Amino acid sequence: MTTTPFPDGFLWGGATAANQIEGAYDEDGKGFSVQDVMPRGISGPRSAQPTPDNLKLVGIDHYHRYAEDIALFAEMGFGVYRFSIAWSRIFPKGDETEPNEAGLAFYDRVLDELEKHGIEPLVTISHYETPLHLAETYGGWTNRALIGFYERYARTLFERFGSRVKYWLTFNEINSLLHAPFMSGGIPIPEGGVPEQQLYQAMHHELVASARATRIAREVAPEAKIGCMVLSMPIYPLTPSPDDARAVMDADHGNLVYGDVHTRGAYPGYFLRTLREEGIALDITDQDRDDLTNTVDFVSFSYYMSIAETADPAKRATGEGNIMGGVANPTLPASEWGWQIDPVGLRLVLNQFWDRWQKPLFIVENGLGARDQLVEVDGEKTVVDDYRIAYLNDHLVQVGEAIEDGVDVLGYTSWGCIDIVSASTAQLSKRYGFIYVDRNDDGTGTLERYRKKSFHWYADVIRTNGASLSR
Ligand code: BGP
Repeated sequence: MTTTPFPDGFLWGGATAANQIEGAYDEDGKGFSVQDVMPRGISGPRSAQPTPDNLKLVGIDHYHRYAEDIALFAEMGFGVYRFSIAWSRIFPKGDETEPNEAGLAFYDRVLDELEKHGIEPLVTISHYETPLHLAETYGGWTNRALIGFYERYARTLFERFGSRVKYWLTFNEINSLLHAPFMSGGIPIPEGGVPEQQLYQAMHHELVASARATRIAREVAPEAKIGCMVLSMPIYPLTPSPDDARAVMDADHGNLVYGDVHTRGAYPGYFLRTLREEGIALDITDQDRDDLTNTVDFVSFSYYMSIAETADPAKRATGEGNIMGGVANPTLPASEWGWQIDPVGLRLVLNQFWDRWQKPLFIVENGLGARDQLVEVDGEKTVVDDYRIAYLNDHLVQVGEAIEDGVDVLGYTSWGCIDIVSASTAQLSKRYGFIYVDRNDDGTGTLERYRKKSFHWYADVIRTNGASLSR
């Protein structure tokens, strides 16, 4: 057995989100979320009401099959499972004073199954699932009232589940709001777009809400560890020109500010300069400033790809990206969806975040979306996903390198540990899972689950605590 850089107790697992896995979009009192009216994900127009072509209405029917799915995660040896609680299951409209007991009871059942298998829950409080009523009636996070609604929701979760859930994330990819206002901030997008002043005010409201949830957790669930969650995307200068390097600094600052606020408890100077230069006067109260000082216990993030940046507008050929694009990097290969594949970038971002914030880090999303081909091998239906094994292996090797660099990494939950509906395009054909789910983009399929080749590979990685990785 070769040695491994991964420490004893490293948390290996997988990640999903309620709106992409559960289905049962209107069952047991659940209200609509913004996802129920986004049949094409971010890449398409919203619908007035949920429409049958929206794959998320059924998802992969995890709402009814959660026990079977969690048993498969346990078969791989998961130590941790990241999932989100659907806000509109707990508060169907979002502004009620009392929660929906049937929604709480569903997550009690999910936690029962995880406990049965000894799997640690890692819960995302809001994963792009703002109740549609809050979006349409209040304007989403542009409205300060959402802070109070979110506080009530978070307090309800901590009171109900605080003794059973140790790890909590306040908002999924909180830095995506400016790029995906409706999905990320529940902000209806008028013709001509959302005014910058409103977007930045919404960002401020979410940061205050995140900090208030952190303070509530300290009161209600003192054992809980609260993390923020950001979309990470290392940015490289397209050329060694200082102008390109400065373009990288500016773009990086746009993302790093969220982690800065969550770990230092105040807005950094470079962000205040941005507000001054853009003529944005945020409504920030003294209470807000006090709230923001409630900093997190750890920082979690998603990592899929890196991007390049340049100061030269002529070279700004758009590079595809996870919610955020940039300039395509000519030195890197890309996935079928154009996301550039860069395992070393994960080591870079782990070092950058550790050096900057000195907080334990948790990789809560990483994976390869690909069109998988279901085949039969030795009488078993499976997918020979060597490309996914290679992607994950190479990224995990870089996590090991970062740990050798001295970075404190708590764990790794691979994104989409079972095939689920993609966020950006609302497709099922963009598959991430170790487990294939027989459902197609046209809604057909048996919903049967089949173990892919990567299922057995990942089980080995977990069993050997990373020693089986090919370095
Ligand atoms: C992140 C989201 C996840 C997941 C992931 C993969 O932005 O936090 O919900 O969807 O992207 O992206 P996609 O599903 O668009 O392939």
